[in-house]
Amino acid sequence: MKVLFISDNRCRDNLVPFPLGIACVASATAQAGHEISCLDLMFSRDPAADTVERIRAFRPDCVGLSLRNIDNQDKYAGEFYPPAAREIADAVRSETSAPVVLGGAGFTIFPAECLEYMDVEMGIVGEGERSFVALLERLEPGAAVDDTPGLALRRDGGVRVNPPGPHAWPGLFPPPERRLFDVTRYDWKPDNDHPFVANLQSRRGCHLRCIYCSSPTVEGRVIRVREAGAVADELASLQWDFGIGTAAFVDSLFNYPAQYTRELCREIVARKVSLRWIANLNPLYCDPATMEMMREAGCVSLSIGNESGSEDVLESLKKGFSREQVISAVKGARDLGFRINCFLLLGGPGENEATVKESVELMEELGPDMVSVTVGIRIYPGCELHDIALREGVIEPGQNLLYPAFYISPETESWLYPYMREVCDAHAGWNL
Ligand code: B12
Repeated sequence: MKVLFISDNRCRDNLVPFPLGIACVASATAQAGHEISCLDLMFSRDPAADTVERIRAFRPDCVGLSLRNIDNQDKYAGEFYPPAAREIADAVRSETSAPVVLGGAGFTIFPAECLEYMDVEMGIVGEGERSFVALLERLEPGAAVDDTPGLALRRDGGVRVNPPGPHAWPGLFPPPERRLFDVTRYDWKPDNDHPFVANLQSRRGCHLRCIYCSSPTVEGRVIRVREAGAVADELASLQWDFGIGTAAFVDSLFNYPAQYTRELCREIVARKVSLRWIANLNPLYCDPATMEMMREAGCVSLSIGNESGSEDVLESLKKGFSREQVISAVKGARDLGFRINCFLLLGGPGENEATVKESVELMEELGPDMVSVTVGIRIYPGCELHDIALREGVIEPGQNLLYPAFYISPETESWLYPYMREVCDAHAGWNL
């Protein structure tokens, strides 16, 4: 079959990300014998017209449309992306009767809501490598698709979502094909001097139970690691074949399982690359020996997911680590010379003036290079925060959360945002 993949993401917050998810699914699709074409609308001046033009040129039998972001998770300066995505689905439909299949992280969190909003019949929830190829196998001979694992199907006024089937162990699939897109167009910030930042993934899944986080919904709770040598090869190839200077691991938990992280670092060292890389660490698993090996392997910058500096709030967010562990993670990272980015996710259940003060003071004391601050927490289905918000009347039963809703504790709602604006303005490297 001829399959056109379209990346709908046009958000440039933080960076211009290489469409890694599509690159993974497209590689698996090509490996299964299909002909593929990819279009990233990030660089498009007229996305609908470019979509139509590509469809005329390629004549696809199926169109995969990836929805990474639904919104920018900002309670105070919100952006909502589905209307623009809907225009793309409409443009596809205006040119071809080939089926449109939605997929991606945003879609996975809101499958029924996205299908309804975009008036599309089907999508793949979760990892696309196995399920999307299974769907194509059914579409090609015109067979019934209903039993496809991970399929969300909108029919007869309702949406049915099939269980995803066994996890697609990342190692079973080819690495994401970088040549599907022009890697030189992706960077950390459109106007800085870090050219060609590439993202890559060494593992999927998160077993933690943070009350607000949708990552387990997107990636699953079981951690699956890729073969360490293959990941190191991919990293080396980014430097040698594509001239990438900096790579960013997208793994939420780069330091878990630690044994695998250390094996990966050894493999990277053996490749003798000079490329620098960055990763996300959870304070729960920050042991100095692993961090030292990361440094030796070229890691220069760490995002440490502390989210708070208050013992009470860490507990109510169910972060699973203590304030002491945050302190020792940040100090340990600083001793090893890493550039450090910490986070404050403020306004969750139990947040009050004293806990905010504790968090701000801890960040001042530890002095990371950057502090990324968020006020108000986006409510996602399937998370414990969703139940809390329902109980407290913040949202109503059945509320469509595709339209962003946020939790902010009653004790902080009236003052926290302007207060944190002032705090951030007064501290270099703090961003709200
Ligand atoms: C790493 C990450 C970041 C990094 C990106 C680093 C980089 N260099 O790429 C940083 C921190 C910079 C970031 C920023 C943002 N992020 Co972010 N990010 C993630 C994270 C943790 C992983 C994304 C990733 O690359 N995964 C690896 C790839 C391989 O997986 P994937 O894209 O999901 O693709 C798989 C499936 O989805 C599926 N699939 C994908 N496309 C398609 C297409 C078809 C047709 C099919 C069938 C299947 C399919 O198959 C793929 C392979 O299995 C996710 C959460 C998560 N755990 O997934 C959030 C996530 C995607 N981010 C999110 C958001 C909101 C943002 C920001 C808007 C936040 C902000 N305000 O700054 C920005 C936007 C950045 C941008 N310009 O687009 C949200 C999106 C949900 C929403 N509310 O919209 C997520 C889901 C986190 C969350 N809160 O739930 N992010």
